[in-house]
Amino acid sequence: MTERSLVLVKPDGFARGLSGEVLRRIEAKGYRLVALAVTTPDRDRLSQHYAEHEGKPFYEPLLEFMSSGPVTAAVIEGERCIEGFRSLAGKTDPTEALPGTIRGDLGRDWGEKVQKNLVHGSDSSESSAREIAIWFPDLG
Ligand code: DAT
Ligand code: MG
Repeated sequence: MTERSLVLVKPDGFARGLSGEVLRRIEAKGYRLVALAVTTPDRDRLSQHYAEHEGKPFYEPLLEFMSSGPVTAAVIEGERCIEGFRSLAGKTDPTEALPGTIRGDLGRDWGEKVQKNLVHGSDSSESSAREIAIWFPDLG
């Protein structure tokens, strides 16, 4: 099966009306949308999604931020789309993210405990499978 990745437009991006811009860039790159949803995630879903970060100083602010409002969740598909979307997103720190990337063009540092950097993308095939099961349990 063609590679899939889980993409989120985080509450900051959703609130700024950037879901369409993010999806536009994904489609312009040539990846295909497989599933799409708007939802406000609860703590239980987020603690599963961000399990690898439990105990880190930004963990609680991250869960607080991510549960603060709606997100757009998408499953995208295409050869090497995991790596490809990470490339579209840019570096985690929006100040360091290069112009041309989503975080570099549209994001900035707001001086908070958690970086609000507009998007999430799976970082490996293992996390992609795990995350798709969390956000789209019916996809199989
Ligand atoms: P990414 O989203 O680029 O995969 P990550 O998985 O390391 O980054 O971290 C998850 C999110 O947590 C990230 O998008 C923003 C926030 N974050 C990560 N490291 C941080 C830090 N050192 N300070 C503040 N927020 C951070
Ligand atoms: Mg990550």
